[in-house]
Amino acid sequence: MDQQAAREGSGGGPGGTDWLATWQLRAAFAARLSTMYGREVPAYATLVDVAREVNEDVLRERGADAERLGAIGRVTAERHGAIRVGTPAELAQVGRVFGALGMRPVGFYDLREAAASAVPVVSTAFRPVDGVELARNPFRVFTSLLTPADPRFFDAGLRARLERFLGERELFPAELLALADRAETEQGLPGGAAERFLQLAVGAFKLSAEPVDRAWYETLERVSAVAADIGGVRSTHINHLTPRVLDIDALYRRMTDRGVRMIDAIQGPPKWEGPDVLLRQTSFRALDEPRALRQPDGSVVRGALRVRFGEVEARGIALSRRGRALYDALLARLDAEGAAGAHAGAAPTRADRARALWSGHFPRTEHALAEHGLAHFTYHVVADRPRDGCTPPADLPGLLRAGWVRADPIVYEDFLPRSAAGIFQSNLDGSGTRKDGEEGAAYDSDWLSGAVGRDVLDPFALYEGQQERSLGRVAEELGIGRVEVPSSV
Ligand code: OOG
Ligand code: NI
Repeated sequence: MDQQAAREGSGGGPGGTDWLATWQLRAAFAARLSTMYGREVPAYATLVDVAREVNEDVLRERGADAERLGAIGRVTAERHGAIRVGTPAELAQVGRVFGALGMRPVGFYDLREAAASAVPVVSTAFRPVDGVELARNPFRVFTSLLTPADPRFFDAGLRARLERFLGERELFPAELLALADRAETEQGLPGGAAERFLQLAVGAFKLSAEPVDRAWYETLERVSAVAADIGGVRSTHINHLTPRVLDIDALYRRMTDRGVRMIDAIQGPPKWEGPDVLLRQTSFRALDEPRALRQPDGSVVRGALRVRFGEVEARGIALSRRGRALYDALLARLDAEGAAGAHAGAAPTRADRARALWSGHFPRTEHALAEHGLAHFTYHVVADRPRDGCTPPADLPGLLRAGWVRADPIVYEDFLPRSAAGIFQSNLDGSGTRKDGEEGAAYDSDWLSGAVGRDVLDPFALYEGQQERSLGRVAEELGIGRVEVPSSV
């Protein structure tokens, strides 16, 4: 088939042999991005190798139990990426490109508040939302949007310059956006068009060789390194790509043994004897990357910028709103104790204190998490439980205790603002400036929905929906009207 015919799609339609369905496009995009990033940032390739080794070891040691939070095939292929854009119009285009891959915006993260230093962005994550799609390929991209309207970071003059600069650049070629729209409408693309779409989409996130205007970059860098990374250049790039690992503490040790200097902590819940919940992440700084810099006199010199890094994560069970409130409260206590301890020069590390706090206040078993409505599970009738003439109870704790139903954990598919801010910060050189006396510009989930032109979905509602659907099936199979669940809000 010639190129033109392929592009027109005459070689296939849905069900045709060279047709790529949405999830296949997503898997192919994630794989190609990974190949490109491995070439651009060699330390990433080391990280992927070590992650694979750790996962194999955990599988050998723990057997089937290691796959409780995801089959090894999914976990090994699993990645999240991060990108940063400058304007609502650019974000809406990102929404179209990821829409073609079956990824929807989920969650609103305000990193301006979560970070101690200057991180002038609000963010969402594009990801698949349906269980089947997640199992096929769970690729997600943490996507941050610069906030030039926030006077704590940008004065009126700089804001105007920044918005003019951003308004003049083009991140995504028209051909890419047209193919993206077609892929979203048709839920896939025929071979030739798919190939072209993937090339253009991956290319849009490649680090550009175009010279960076040094004076402009440095002007923004004085405000925030993140602002410079986003608004100091005429393109965007994939900022990091994160593999998933089954034992993040083991990975941290192995990377350190290989001489890679990791940031000093693993972000998120502590390592402890209870169930893994939410998300634990850690990272290392990428090395300087050579970039062409345009000097004020117009000459171009070779310089280096250090903006990208390596990150790895371990995922646990999705907490309910109540479970999350408990997590946030424990984190706040840890901070408060830390501030007090700093004065007293107390000896235990933050990780030790976190472990102690969790042991005292967080349920130690999945069962207890389920019974108290603190985490989300899908529930399934235990097929071979003898009925013995009994009628099953109608409440979830009763059903669990008497062995009528079994709870399978729902994996946390999202991010944590505190951890994200920590990851941003620990990989920046300067802390920049934030004028805390000024009133910050207001951004929220509705505002972000308007910017992206798509509904930013509530992650808790997605987990609740998945759990409720499973309970509906349980009620039907057991012939009880409705399963009463402990409140999770
Ligand atoms: C995003 C940082 C947040 C995560 O995993 O929490 C993130 C960025 O650096 O652009 O990726
Ligand atoms: Ni990340």
